Amino acid sequence: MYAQLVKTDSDRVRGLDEMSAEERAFQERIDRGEKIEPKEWMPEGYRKTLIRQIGQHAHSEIVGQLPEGNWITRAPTLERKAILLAKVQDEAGHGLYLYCAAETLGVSRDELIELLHAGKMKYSSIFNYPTLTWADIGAVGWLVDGAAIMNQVPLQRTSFGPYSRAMIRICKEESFHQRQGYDIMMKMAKGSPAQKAMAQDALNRFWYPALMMFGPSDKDSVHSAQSMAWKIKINTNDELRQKFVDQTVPQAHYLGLTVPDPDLKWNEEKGGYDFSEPDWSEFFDVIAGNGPCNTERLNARVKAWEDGRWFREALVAHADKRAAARIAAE
Ligand code: FAQ
Repeated sequence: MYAQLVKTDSDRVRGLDEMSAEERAFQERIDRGEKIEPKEWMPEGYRKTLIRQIGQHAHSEIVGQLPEGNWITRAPTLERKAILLAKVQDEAGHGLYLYCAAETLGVSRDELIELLHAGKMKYSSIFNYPTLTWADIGAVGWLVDGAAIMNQVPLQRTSFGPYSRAMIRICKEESFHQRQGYDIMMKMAKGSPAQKAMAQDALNRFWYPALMMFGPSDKDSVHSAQSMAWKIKINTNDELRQKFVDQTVPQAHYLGLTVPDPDLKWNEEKGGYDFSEPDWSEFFDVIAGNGPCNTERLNARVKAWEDGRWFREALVAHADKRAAARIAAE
């Protein structure tokens, strides 16, 4: 089923002269900047690429609730608790918009969730790292949501209409998420020496995993070329990573924290920072299922799905009863 739904046969970008008339007309619409809507003709590879990317994105939002959800009961004040609760609820909403967008491509939410639970569909590598302290919740909001925004703002212009519209709404909420994270970091970094040390430790542990969120370096990105030709992706992984570093380093300086990269240096010529690449072997290990929390995250999702089974069945039974009553009354 995985191969049928999401595995694209080849990500080699074909020239217009290699395309059928239908494919060429489609590519020309993309090139003109037109949005593609669900009922319109699209190449099978385009559909599968979108199901893979939107599905992975939806799963990330849902799995992404876990590291922060872990801290709702331990947030230091009532206000912080209310804010965190609202943020985690937003992530659930984002997951639902994205599953709906994927469903318009002819795949059901149940199928996508089954693939996630079977370990056959991915979710973002970042959520396989633990949140050990309250400062980690600040670092997640600041860095993880910051990276998510950097990636998602261009996706508002993605070529598939339902994905683009979902992204517009999601981005508005993500900017609040990022600011609440930075606000936590400000409090910690300007607090007692122990709090500042905690903030620095959180930055140390989340810096490279945040850089990995943008995906492998361009030379190892298998899907970028075709996804960019179809305007599913607007930027390459490395372009967005660079923009993220350039935006985030001054924010770290403002906090009085040190980015854990001895080779980080402003490069006047390129107008951006030179920085060290993440350890890509760690990234590939994490996405292969061997990160610090992969098993815990997946088990938590499977348990939640099983625990909610009675409720889903009750909803269907209730809908069936109402439908039967309506038919009987006609
Ligand atoms: N994690 O050829 P590429 C959030 C996989 S934000 C895991 O470059 P592509 C908000 C990739 O799937 C996080 N796997 O792939 C939040 C492919 O494997 P496959 C979610 C990754 O698709 C904040 C292989 O590596 N955001 O959740 C990752 O062109 C706080 C080769 O890579 C999105 O999903 C990774 N980081 O580019 C929630 C944004 N990177 O499928 C809660 C939409 C790559 O062939 C709390 N997605 N892989 O088996 C995208 O923009 C793209 O899919 C990329 C990857 C850029 C992530």
